[in-house]
Amino acid sequence: MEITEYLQTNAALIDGYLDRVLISSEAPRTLIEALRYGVLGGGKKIRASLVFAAGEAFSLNPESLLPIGAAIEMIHSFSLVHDDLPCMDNDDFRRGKPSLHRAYGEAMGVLAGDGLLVEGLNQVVGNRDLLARFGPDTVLDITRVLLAALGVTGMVGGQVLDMAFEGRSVEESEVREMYRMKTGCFIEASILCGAIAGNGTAEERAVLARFGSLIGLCFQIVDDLLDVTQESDQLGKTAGKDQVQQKATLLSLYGMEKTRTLLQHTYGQARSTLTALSRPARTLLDLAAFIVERQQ
Ligand code: GRG
Repeated sequence: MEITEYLQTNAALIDGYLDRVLISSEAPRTLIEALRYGVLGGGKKIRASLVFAAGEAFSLNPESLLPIGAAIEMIHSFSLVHDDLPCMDNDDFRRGKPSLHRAYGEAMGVLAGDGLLVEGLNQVVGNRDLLARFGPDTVLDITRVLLAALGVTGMVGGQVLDMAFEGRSVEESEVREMYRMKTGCFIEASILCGAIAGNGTAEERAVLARFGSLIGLCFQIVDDLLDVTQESDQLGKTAGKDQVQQKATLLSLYGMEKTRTLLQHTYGQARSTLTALSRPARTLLDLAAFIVERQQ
């Protein structure tokens, strides 16, 4: 299967699952509507595909990992919803439609984001099927990995650095650290979740963590390149914002040519890292290629 077809199949699986679970007769109707607006029917769902591809290396099928993939996509969507808020990156456009706070108001933007985070985590810790299939230790391990990737030394800390670095002159090491925390940790965690569910050894997890961290860096570099090379319509979000907001990026430090060289170098490191995994991981490699070559 082509990698684009693989991503589309997985996105449909995730959307189908979320369509079934994001229903509640007890929660306020507009809140559920806003949650669905934030996570369903858009986005590449690449982090869920990373969970499935890592699981595949341990002979797990996507269906058995669906609640984990869905949880990760809910949490990822939460981060985008909050990132778009006026007090953060202030964007009106996301996934080809008005950002959630533009459609539902700013307070609902905060609350629907909160809802996606909490209900996302609950898809893992509160899921009896997952508990029965993988056991409490595995579910706890997955939860720990996700929380570490999201916490003060992960995504939330990275977002603080991203804002603090705006308009400032920063070192390459500072930008790399911010990228790792804001974007890389969660991509690495997505892969690790598949490996933990597959009962991977400590050595296998270490290889996959290193691979995840390298493709996480690739992911953010490509995101920065696309911000200047693509139009908003193609991206489904506002292009050209990094320069307007004077974001600290590797691209702003080094320019296009050197940034592209750095991207290819990091991609090469990721591929060679994976050769140390003592099992085939073809789909992970294909996803890495997609991450580097993607146009949106
Ligand atoms: C984790 C508690 C906690 C807070 C989060 C708002 C915030 C604090 C963090 C924002 C992090 C962020 C938006 C990082 C950027 C990562 C990135 C490049 C996202 C784009 O991902 P794609 O291209 O998006 O996969 P789609 O729409 O395809 O899902």
